[in-house]
Amino acid sequence: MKSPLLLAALLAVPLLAGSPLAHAHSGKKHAPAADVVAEQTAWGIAGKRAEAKRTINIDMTDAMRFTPDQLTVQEGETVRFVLRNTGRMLHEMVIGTPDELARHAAMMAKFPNMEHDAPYMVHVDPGKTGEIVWTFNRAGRFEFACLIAGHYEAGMRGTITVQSQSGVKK
Ligand SMILES: [Cu+2]
Repeated sequence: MKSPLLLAALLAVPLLAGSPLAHAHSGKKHAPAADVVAEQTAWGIAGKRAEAKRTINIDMTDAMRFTPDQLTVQEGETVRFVLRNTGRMLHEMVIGTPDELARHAAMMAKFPNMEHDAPYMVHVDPGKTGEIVWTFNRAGRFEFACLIAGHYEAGMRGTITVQSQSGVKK
Protein backbone atom coordinates (compact mmCIF):
# COMPACT_ATOMS: atom_id res chain seq x y z
CA MET A 1 0.00 0.00 0.00
CA LYS A 2 1.36 3.41 -0.95
CA SER A 3 1.99 5.82 1.85
CA PRO A 4 0.03 9.08 1.69
CA LEU A 5 3.33 10.93 1.66
CA LEU A 6 4.54 9.21 -1.49
CA LEU A 7 1.21 9.79 -3.17
CA ALA A 8 1.43 13.45 -2.27
CA ALA A 9 4.91 13.59 -3.75
CA LEU A 10 3.74 11.95 -6.97
CA LEU A 11 0.85 14.33 -7.25
CA ALA A 12 3.06 17.31 -6.58
CA VAL A 13 5.20 16.73 -9.67
CA PRO A 14 2.62 17.36 -12.39
CA LEU A 15 1.15 20.17 -10.33
CA LEU A 16 4.52 21.89 -10.16
CA ALA A 17 5.34 21.27 -13.80
CA GLY A 18 2.02 22.69 -14.86
CA SER A 19 2.09 25.73 -12.64
CA PRO A 20 2.21 29.07 -14.42
CA LEU A 21 5.24 30.02 -12.34
CA ALA A 22 7.38 27.25 -13.79
CA HIS A 23 7.23 28.83 -17.23
CA ALA A 24 6.30 32.37 -16.44
CA HIS A 25 9.72 33.92 -16.86
CA SER A 26 10.01 33.43 -20.59
CA GLY A 27 6.46 32.84 -21.67
CA LYS A 28 7.73 29.83 -23.58
CA LYS A 29 7.86 26.26 -22.50
CA HIS A 30 11.24 24.75 -21.87
CA ALA A 31 12.01 21.39 -23.34
CA PRO A 32 14.12 19.01 -21.26
CA ALA A 33 17.79 18.98 -22.29
CA ALA A 34 17.40 15.59 -23.93
CA ASP A 35 15.05 16.74 -26.64
CA VAL A 36 15.93 20.37 -27.19
CA VAL A 37 14.82 21.57 -30.58
CA ALA A 38 16.47 24.72 -31.86
CA GLU A 39 13.84 27.38 -31.57
CA GLN A 40 14.00 30.52 -33.70
CA THR A 41 13.97 33.64 -31.55
CA ALA A 42 13.92 37.28 -32.54
CA TRP A 43 17.63 37.40 -31.67
CA GLY A 44 18.83 34.24 -33.39
CA ILE A 45 18.89 30.51 -32.93
CA ALA A 46 20.97 27.93 -31.08
CA GLY A 47 24.17 27.29 -33.02
CA LYS A 48 26.32 24.23 -33.59
CA ARG A 49 29.79 24.33 -32.13
CA ALA A 50 31.36 23.01 -35.35
CA GLU A 51 29.91 25.99 -37.23
CA ALA A 52 31.36 28.58 -34.87
CA LYS A 53 34.28 30.19 -36.69
CA ARG A 54 34.65 32.89 -34.09
CA THR A 55 35.12 32.76 -30.35
CA ILE A 56 34.40 35.78 -28.18
CA ASN A 57 35.87 35.68 -24.69
CA ILE A 58 33.99 37.66 -22.09
CA ASP A 59 34.88 38.26 -18.45
CA MET A 60 32.18 38.55 -15.80
CA THR A 61 33.01 40.27 -12.53
CA ASP A 62 31.46 41.09 -9.18
CA ALA A 63 31.68 44.75 -10.23
CA MET A 64 28.60 43.74 -12.26
CA ARG A 65 30.29 44.21 -15.57
CA PHE A 66 30.98 42.21 -18.69
CA THR A 67 34.26 42.84 -20.53
CA PRO A 68 33.91 43.47 -23.40
CA ASP A 69 30.34 44.75 -23.26
CA GLN A 70 29.88 45.99 -26.83
CA LEU A 71 29.96 43.38 -29.55
CA THR A 72 29.41 43.47 -33.29
CA VAL A 73 28.71 40.36 -35.32
CA GLN A 74 27.57 39.70 -38.87
CA GLU A 75 24.15 38.37 -39.70
CA GLY A 76 24.42 34.62 -40.18
CA GLU A 77 27.51 34.34 -38.00
CA THR A 78 27.73 31.58 -35.42
CA VAL A 79 29.64 32.70 -32.36
CA ARG A 80 31.05 30.67 -29.53
CA PHE A 81 30.96 32.78 -26.39
CA VAL A 82 33.32 31.73 -23.65
CA LEU A 83 32.34 33.35 -20.37
CA ARG A 84 34.83 33.54 -17.57
CA ASN A 85 33.55 34.35 -14.12
CA THR A 86 36.41 35.99 -12.25
CA GLY A 87 34.18 36.98 -9.35
CA ARG A 88 33.12 35.25 -6.19
CA MET A 89 29.43 35.05 -6.99
CA LEU A 90 27.35 33.30 -9.60
CA HIS A 91 26.87 35.20 -12.83
CA GLU A 92 25.13 34.40 -16.05
CA MET A 93 24.90 35.62 -19.60
CA VAL A 94 21.51 35.77 -21.27
CA ILE A 95 21.12 37.01 -24.85
CA GLY A 96 17.89 38.63 -25.99
CA THR A 97 16.10 41.69 -27.18
CA PRO A 98 16.23 44.62 -24.76
CA ASP A 99 12.49 44.17 -24.07
CA GLU A 100 12.75 40.46 -23.47
CA LEU A 101 15.69 40.90 -21.09
CA ALA A 102 13.94 43.68 -19.16
CA ARG A 103 10.86 41.49 -18.70
CA HIS A 104 12.96 38.52 -17.74
CA ALA A 105 14.99 40.60 -15.26
CA ALA A 106 11.82 41.85 -13.59
CA MET A 107 10.66 38.26 -13.19
CA MET A 108 14.02 37.23 -11.74
CA ALA A 109 13.90 40.13 -9.29
CA LYS A 110 10.49 38.95 -8.15
CA PHE A 111 11.43 35.26 -7.95
CA PRO A 112 15.21 35.23 -7.31
CA ASN A 113 15.43 31.46 -6.92
CA MET A 114 13.55 30.67 -10.08
CA GLU A 115 15.49 28.26 -12.24
CA HIS A 116 15.83 29.14 -15.85
CA ASP A 117 17.70 27.65 -18.73
CA ALA A 118 17.75 27.96 -22.50
CA PRO A 119 20.31 27.75 -25.31
CA TYR A 120 20.77 31.53 -25.23
CA MET A 121 21.91 31.61 -21.62
CA VAL A 122 24.62 30.17 -19.44
CA HIS A 123 25.16 30.26 -15.68
CA VAL A 124 28.80 30.39 -14.60
CA ASP A 125 30.01 29.54 -11.12
CA PRO A 126 32.79 31.62 -9.54
CA GLY A 127 36.17 30.79 -11.05
CA LYS A 128 34.61 28.75 -13.85
CA THR A 129 33.97 29.22 -17.53
CA GLY A 130 30.82 28.57 -19.48
CA GLU A 131 29.84 28.59 -23.10
CA ILE A 132 27.04 29.65 -25.42
CA VAL A 133 27.03 28.83 -29.14
CA TRP A 134 24.59 31.10 -30.89
CA THR A 135 23.76 31.81 -34.53
CA PHE A 136 22.80 35.42 -35.18
CA ASN A 137 20.48 34.92 -38.12
CA ARG A 138 18.52 38.10 -37.47
CA ALA A 139 20.02 41.54 -37.92
CA GLY A 140 19.36 44.13 -35.25
CA ARG A 141 20.47 45.53 -31.95
CA PHE A 142 20.34 43.07 -29.12
CA GLU A 143 21.59 42.87 -25.59
CA PHE A 144 23.09 40.41 -23.22
CA ALA A 145 22.76 40.59 -19.49
CA CYS A 146 23.17 38.87 -16.17
CA LEU A 147 19.65 38.42 -14.87
CA ILE A 148 20.54 37.28 -11.38
CA ALA A 149 18.48 39.45 -9.06
CA GLY A 150 20.11 42.86 -8.70
CA HIS A 151 22.84 42.32 -11.31
CA TYR A 152 20.89 43.55 -14.33
CA GLU A 153 19.75 46.54 -12.29
CA ALA A 154 23.38 47.24 -11.33
CA GLY A 155 24.26 47.50 -15.01
CA MET A 156 25.50 44.01 -15.82
CA ARG A 157 24.53 44.35 -19.46
CA GLY A 158 26.07 44.59 -22.88
CA THR A 159 25.06 45.18 -26.47
CA ILE A 160 25.30 43.00 -29.54
CA THR A 161 24.89 44.67 -32.90
CA VAL A 162 24.13 42.20 -35.67
CA GLN A 163 24.94 43.79 -39.00
CA SER A 164 22.79 42.67 -41.88
CA GLN A 165 24.49 41.08 -44.85
CA SER A 166 23.88 44.16 -46.97
CA GLY A 167 25.84 46.13 -44.39
CA VAL A 168 22.85 48.20 -43.34
CA LYS A 169 22.00 48.23 -39.68
CA LYS A 170 18.35 47.67 -38.97
CU1 LIG B 1 25.79 38.64 -12.40
